[in-house]
Amino acid sequence: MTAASRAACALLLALGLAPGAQAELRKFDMTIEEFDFEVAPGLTTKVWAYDGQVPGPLIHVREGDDVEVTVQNNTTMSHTVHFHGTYQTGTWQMDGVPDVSQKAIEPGDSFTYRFVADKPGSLWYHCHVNTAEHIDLRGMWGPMIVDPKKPTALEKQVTKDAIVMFSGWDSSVAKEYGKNGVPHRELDYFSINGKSHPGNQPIRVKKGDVLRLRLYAPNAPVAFHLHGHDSLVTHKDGLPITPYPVDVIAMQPGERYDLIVRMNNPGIWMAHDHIEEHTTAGGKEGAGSMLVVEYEGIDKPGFYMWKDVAYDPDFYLSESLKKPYGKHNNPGFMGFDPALPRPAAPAAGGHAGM
Ligand SMILES: [Cu+2]
Repeated sequence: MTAASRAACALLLALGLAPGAQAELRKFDMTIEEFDFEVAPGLTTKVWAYDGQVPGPLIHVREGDDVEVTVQNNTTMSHTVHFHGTYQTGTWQMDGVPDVSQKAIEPGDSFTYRFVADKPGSLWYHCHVNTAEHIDLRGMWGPMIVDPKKPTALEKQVTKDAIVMFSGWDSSVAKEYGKNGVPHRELDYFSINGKSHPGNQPIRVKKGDVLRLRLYAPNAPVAFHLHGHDSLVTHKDGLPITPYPVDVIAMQPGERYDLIVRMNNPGIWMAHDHIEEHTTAGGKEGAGSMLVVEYEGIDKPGFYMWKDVAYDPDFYLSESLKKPYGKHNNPGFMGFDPALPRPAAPAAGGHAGM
């Protein structure tokens, strides 16, 4: 080690930072694909999907990192990416708003976004072209998690992380692009991480876990309720707040809440959107925005609908969030090219309905 690098390490330690914790360049490529996407057995809809998946891939970086995302538009429509929540200090041209901060990315073109991850927390990204269609009907959204340099004491206790993105869908526009979302949008399918219950997955926990639910409402209101537990609301839109307990948390489109739940009541527990019409799919009840939190070690009764589900431990990106910083894709979220033979479901299974 040279004298200069020894001095640099000493300075970092004096500042309370471990060597190696400096800001780094996180560089990704991302495409936008014109795909079909199955929300539920009764609904396959046309989407413009980041990396071909809904939700789009997880972008996971650290506060202060330099982020560089090159986006290739492989669709027939123009798009952008708005990194919702980042301050874009000094980089307003990277804010992703067509005809305001940039020209939209035309079909076949690409654009490189360069900015500093200057706001930590549960952020997201989405298209900013004709948002009433691109966000509201076509799945153009995904999570961006920026780990804070100084997590709160409560955050440090988290043992299990889960990203939960609610959305609604309009089957009447599923087969044809170019149908704007408002004022005629009629949502009749609902989903969590792109899949209507029971095509989604349980969240598996252990007694004693400290579960963080990162809740997102990309395109519709949500009233989230987890049975059997109170939750502490610790962050609103990525910002730390004085924690307060709830058993229902209401969200408007665009909002994010982080909830911390102490898993101290073993069982199999429903969690759902309490806007009751959101627990339907194509007019059928018992579907839509619902999931189950399962404790490990619980005897599952024979009637339990997810007794033998093929479990994907990364459906809520719990595993991806443990990986090194970067962009993380999930094959279970992929749509498919309608011009090509439908690909087989990923081996982890459990996504395509039961
Ligand atoms: Cu778009």
